[in-house]
Amino acid sequence: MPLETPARIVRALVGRGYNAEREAVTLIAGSDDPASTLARVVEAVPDDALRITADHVREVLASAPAADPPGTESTGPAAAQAADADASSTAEPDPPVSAAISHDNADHTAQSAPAEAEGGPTGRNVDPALRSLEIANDMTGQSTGTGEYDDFVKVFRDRYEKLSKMLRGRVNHRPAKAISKMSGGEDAELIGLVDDVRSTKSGHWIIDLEDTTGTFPCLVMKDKDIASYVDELLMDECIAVQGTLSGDAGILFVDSMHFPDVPRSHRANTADRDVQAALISDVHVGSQEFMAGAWNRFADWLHTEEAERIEYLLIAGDMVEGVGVYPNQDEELDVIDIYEQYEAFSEHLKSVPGDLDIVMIPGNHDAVRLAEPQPGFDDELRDIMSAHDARITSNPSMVTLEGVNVLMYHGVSLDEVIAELPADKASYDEPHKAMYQLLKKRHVAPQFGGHTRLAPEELDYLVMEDVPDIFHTGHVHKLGWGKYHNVLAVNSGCWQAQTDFQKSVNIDPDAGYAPIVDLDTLNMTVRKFS
Ligand code: D5M
Ligand code: FE
Ligand code: ZN
Repeated sequence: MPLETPARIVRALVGRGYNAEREAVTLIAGSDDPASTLARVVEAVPDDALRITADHVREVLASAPAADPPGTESTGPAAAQAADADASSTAEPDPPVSAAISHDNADHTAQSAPAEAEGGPTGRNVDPALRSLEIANDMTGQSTGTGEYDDFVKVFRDRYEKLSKMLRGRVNHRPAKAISKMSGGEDAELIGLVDDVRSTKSGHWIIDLEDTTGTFPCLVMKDKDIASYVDELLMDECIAVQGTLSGDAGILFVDSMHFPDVPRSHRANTADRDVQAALISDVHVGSQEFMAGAWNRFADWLHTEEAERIEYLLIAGDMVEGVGVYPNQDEELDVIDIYEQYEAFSEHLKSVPGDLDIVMIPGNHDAVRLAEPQPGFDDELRDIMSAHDARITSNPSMVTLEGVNVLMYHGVSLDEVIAELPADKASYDEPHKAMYQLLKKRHVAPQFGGHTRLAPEELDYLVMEDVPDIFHTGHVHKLGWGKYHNVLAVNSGCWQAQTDFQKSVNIDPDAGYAPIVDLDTLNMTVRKFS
């Protein structure tokens, strides 16, 4: 593997236990023979140096090329490959403290019994040519919203267009305006966004559905089977109804209700080789409750042979604890300055193997706008978090790993789904069930004006236009996973022990777990490091 790119130089240095200034990496990359420069720099830096600086590199470049250090060849791609392979095997972490929890695809939460597992030092010897990582739907830099009324009209139109398309094959819908001109007793079918849900005196339900032409009231009788769907409805989601108009044609009596949903026939894509991804979130560096020990054990374990098939690391938001996110949060901060929090996060990120491909999206604790979709971090923060050339994209984003589509979304709307739906359909103990609801609605955060802040943009980036193979969220700090119509839903827990607030509301977080997915089978394993 030639050392021509900064990413590879960073990997080689990290593998030898060094962090490096960005400028130092640029200087090495720009030298006549990066492999030899790297070897000489490593030889020349003082034994106690942890960070290679630009000055270290300049000194080496200014001096005449020294004799090759023992065991290192200095010319050509083959030599660089040797240097790199050597780099990846030099890390000798402590024995891993990890436990495999489970390995099948029924619904799961963190209660499953742990089983011990062992691993030795890494033999990761990856071929980057086998990897592929693509990101779609990144809205970073695409924000058009001004917060004006017009933007709301546009985003709702786009939402309606995208979601109604998914329902049009199932109902023969007519616009609300046309239905309002029909005669009593006629059959009618309508697709609309839920504008209001209220109960009548006798316990039936009236759902106002809105499309681009108007709003029409639809009545669901309490004794019909479909009445149980009313419990699942969130404002502004898109549904279709079929029924019969009342005698005065003023209301539609609903017989059936349809959600955009994931087709039951959905077949998940899988990778062509035995490769894995670790899906984590909610690191919360900078919080007093950040579990550095568990993180270090995870990072060390990633260097072991047992983890060598893990080639991708996805982090679904809340990299740091942030500042001023919740009232009185400052009392529990370990690092008060937001930039220092990202510096500290970056140091922790450097301890994972440099040859992982990493993707990160922001969450509600991160220093980007709170309203969703959240753009990826700005340049200053990207610079701070440049370790291992991690890719940064918006929340949400679709990330395709060797053909497997992973929808990454931080998960703030899960709080809302859990608050509004009955416990058997969504709860903190079974966060994946709340995710099933989002899949059924084909939207990561349907409800405007509630707990989840949404930014109106020209397009609704929060619609799940394509069915993901894996849906990865975090935020609620609970671990849970399961399959919904062949889509693997994973909520990934956190790396933050229980906060005072969580204690006060009885949230018992699942902290220090790493869900690992086999990309060729979509089977899940969970490792415990806490
Ligand atoms: O939130 C982690 C979980 O805890 C998520 O379900 C929200 C909830 N939470 C945490 N702190 C608060 C406060 N102060 N108010 C309301 N809800 C809260 P995260 O945002 O990822 O830390
Ligand atoms: Fe969080
Ligand atoms: Zn969060």
